[in-house]
Amino acid sequence: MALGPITTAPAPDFPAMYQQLASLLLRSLADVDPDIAKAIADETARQNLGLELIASENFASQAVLRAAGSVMTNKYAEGYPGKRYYGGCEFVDVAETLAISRAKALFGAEHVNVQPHSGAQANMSVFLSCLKPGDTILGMNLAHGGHLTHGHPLNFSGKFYTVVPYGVRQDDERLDYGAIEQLAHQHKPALIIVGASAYSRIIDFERIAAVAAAVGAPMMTDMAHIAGLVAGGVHPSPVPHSEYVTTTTHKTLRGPRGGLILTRAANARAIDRAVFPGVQGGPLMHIIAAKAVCFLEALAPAFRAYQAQVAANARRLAQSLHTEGFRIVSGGTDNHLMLVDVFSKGITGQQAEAALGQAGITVNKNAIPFDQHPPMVASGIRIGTPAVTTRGMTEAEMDTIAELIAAALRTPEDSAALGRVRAEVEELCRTFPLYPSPA
Ligand code: DSN
Repeated sequence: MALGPITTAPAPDFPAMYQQLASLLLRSLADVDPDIAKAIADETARQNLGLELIASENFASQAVLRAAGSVMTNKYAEGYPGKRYYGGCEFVDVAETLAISRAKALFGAEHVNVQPHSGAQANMSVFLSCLKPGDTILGMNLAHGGHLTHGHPLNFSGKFYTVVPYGVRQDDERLDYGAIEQLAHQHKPALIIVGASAYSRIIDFERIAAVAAAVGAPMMTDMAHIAGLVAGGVHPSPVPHSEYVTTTTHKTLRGPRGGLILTRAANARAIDRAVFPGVQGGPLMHIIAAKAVCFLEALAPAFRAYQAQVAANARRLAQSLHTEGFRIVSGGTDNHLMLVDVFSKGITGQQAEAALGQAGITVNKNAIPFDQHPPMVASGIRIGTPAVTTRGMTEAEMDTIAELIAAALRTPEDSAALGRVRAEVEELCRTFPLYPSPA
C-alpha cells in the first residue's frame, strides 16, 4: 500500500479536549443513559415501597453503596496486598488489608481471603484447593434446603465430583445427623459440606465436625445465609469446627454482593492460590472496599442488636403465620428464615409468589422437603426477616405482615383485592423510610 504524503497534525486543542473528557466523565447517569437511570430509580422505588421478604436479600447502607460505586472499580490488582502484578495498588492495598483484618476480627478466623466475587466462586476455590476431579463430596440436598454448589447435578460441583447428598428427616424436617454419620462412614468423602439456603434450624457444626474427624475428611461450612447471625452472636459459629468457612457478604451480613473464605493458617497459601490464579483473575477492588465497610459496620455493637431482632422477628412472623393457619416447615425457626407450606392452604408456591408480588410483598417460591411439586411450582415459599428488620420493623410489624400475607393468599386471583393489600403494604413501608430517591 502506498503511503500518502506526510502531513503535520494540527496542534492539540487541550482545553477543548479536556472539556470533552470532563463532560464524558462528569455527566450524570440520567444525562448519559436515561433508560438505566430510570431502571435504577424504579428499582429504588420498588425497594422503598415493597415488603422485601426474600431471605437472602438485605439493604446495604449508603456507606457500602458509596464504596461499591467508587473509582476503585477502575483498578486492576491481580495478586494480594504488597504482592501485585500491577503498579499503582497502594490505595487498593489499604482497602483489601482493612477488609482482611476486619473480617478476621469479626469471625475469629486465622486467615481470610476477601477476593471471591461470589459465594459460588468461594466454594469453587475451596474445592479446587482440596479436591481432585471425581472425589466424593457429602453435601445437603438442594431439595431439602441445600445449595446448588453443594453437589447439584447441573452445577460444576455435581459434574466434577461424586456427590452423596444428605437431607432432613421426614417426620420433623430437621437435619438427619445420624444419616450424615452413616453416609460419611459408608462413602469416606474427601470433603463434607455443611450449610443451607432454606433451613430454619440451628446447625450443630460440632456434631458434624466430629463425624468429619472420624472419617478423616475436612469440613467446609457455607454459612452464607447465617453469616450475619454468626457475626452477631445469634447462631453458633462454624469457624472453630471447620477447616474452611465460605460465605457471601450481602445476605444477613448486609454488605455488597460478594464472597469470602475463612480458613486456618495452614491452608492460607493453598486457598489464596486457588482463588487467584486458580478461579479468578482481577479482584473487584470497589467491592472489596465495600466489604471492608460492611465488616466495620458488623463490628459495631448495634449490629448484634440488629441480628437479635432479625431472629426475634422471624420467630414472631412464623408464629403469626401459624396463627393464620399456615404450616411452617419443622414447626418454626431458630434463624432469619422460615419455609411456609402454602400448599397446606391449597395453593402452590408459584401461585403464592405471584399473588404476593401483586400485593407488593416479595418472596420466592421454594420446595419444601419431600415436595410433591417440581421446583418451578413448589409447595412452599421462603420468607426471611433481614431486610424488613434493617428498615426498623419489629414484632408488631411482623403481626401486620402475617395478616397482609394471609389476606393476599385468601384471594390470589383477585387483582382488586391484591391491590388493596398493596396499598396497605405501601402505607406500612412509608412509615419505615429506606433510601432517598436517586438524583
Ligand atoms: N440464591 C441464594 C439464595 O437465595 O439463597 C443462594 O445462593
